[in-house]
Amino acid sequence: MSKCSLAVDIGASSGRVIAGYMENGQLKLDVIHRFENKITQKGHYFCWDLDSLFTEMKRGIHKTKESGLKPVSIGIDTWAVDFVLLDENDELLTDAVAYRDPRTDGMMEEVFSIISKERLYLETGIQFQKFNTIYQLYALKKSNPEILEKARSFLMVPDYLNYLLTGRKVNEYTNATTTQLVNAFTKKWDGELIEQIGINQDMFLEMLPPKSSIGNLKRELVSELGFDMEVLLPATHDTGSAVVAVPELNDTIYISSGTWSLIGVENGFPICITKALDYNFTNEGGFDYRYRFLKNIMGLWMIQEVKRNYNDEYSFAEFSELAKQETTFNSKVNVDEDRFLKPKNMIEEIQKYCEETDQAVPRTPGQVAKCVFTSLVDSYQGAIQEIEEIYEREFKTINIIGGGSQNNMLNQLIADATKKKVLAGPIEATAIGNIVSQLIALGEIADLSDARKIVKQSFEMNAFTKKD
Ligand code: LFR
Repeated sequence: MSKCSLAVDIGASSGRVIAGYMENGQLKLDVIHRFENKITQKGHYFCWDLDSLFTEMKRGIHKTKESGLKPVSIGIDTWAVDFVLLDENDELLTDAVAYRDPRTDGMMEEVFSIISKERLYLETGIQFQKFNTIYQLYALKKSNPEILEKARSFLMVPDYLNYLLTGRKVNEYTNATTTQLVNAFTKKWDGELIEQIGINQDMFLEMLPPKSSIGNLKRELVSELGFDMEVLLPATHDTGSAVVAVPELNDTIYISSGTWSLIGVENGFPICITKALDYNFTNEGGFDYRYRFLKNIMGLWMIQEVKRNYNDEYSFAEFSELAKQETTFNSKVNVDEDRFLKPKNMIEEIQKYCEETDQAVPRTPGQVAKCVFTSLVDSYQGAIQEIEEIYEREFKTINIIGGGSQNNMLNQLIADATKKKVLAGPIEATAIGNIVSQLIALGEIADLSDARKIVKQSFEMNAFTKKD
């Protein structure tokens, strides 16, 4: 057995602590701890509860020790774009406001009046999402400029959790790129852009790429937890870690399927061309300075919310089963409209959309689920066409990774609609990407291409092709 690393992987709806190590040429995982994550209202804003996430993370470390494993390193990844600010005494100045909070409504357009949309894209290569950090900071500047004046450190969510572990404040590169404030070519904070929107660039910190070590656990944590570990940086942006673990990239489009569906390809360089801007594709910074050329599709958030709005009366598996039975129900929504980002009630929003577009209104759980799944597939198909148009070639395979890859009904719908081969798995791609990045840093795995071969050998993938 090789050295063991611990991945803390926290998505928008759930988190997990997973131990991983090499044994007989295969990567082995041990799922130690799972916990819930959700957005809660705090004062005026929808926020993340970072204290409880930190507590769950420590619970996971405790349980790891109890299981007898002795990890030598730990790495954290979370969703992107969200942040906290610290003052000169390293005290929190802000909650971690969640990206679905409406504080950024209209901010993108205001920023465009200072910096043109084209320039922003040409410099950063990042897609336009109204919740990108740049628009969140701009909203904060408008509502509470005094907070920004006091801010000395800008920490994204994983940066902050790393700070709690080590006492060291750094910004990790892959997640930093999602702010839309990092230059895609220099791979550094774009000081000019930051100054132009009126934000003090001094609060942005030293930027380190994946594989960097940021030191050991703080002394008080070592005594609390009973052992020490090195804190290593994976791609701290969950999608960055997930794409590290895509086993099949050859002629393949990946879909990282979770709360969001991230659909795209990996490149050695950013593609900041007009067509990519028109189609709103991003070039997020990746492991080894590779780039994820992808676009965000609303994803399983739609069905998660539908499930919640039906008071959790049906499981995800039941929604799939019910949807399957709705052979004649064909209404669809454009899942990528902002109205589905955080509607008061997802079922009602879907019904309203269908009414407004003169389609049959879904009334039963099966009809609502069918509408969600087929609408998602439509959006995937549109994105695939855009990728093939930009690349001027066809891709033969789609590799779906992440929790959403377990939905065989959706996998089959994608295969049927696209007529491409669909490979599903690995399910825990993000944690796997996180772990292999640490094992590369520790010298247990040679490099990224070796890591991908290992992932392919270690985890099963299910194949789906069009049914006649
Ligand atoms: C997926 C993800 C996406 C990002 C969105 C918001 O979990 O990280 O990549 O666009 O969440 O942070």
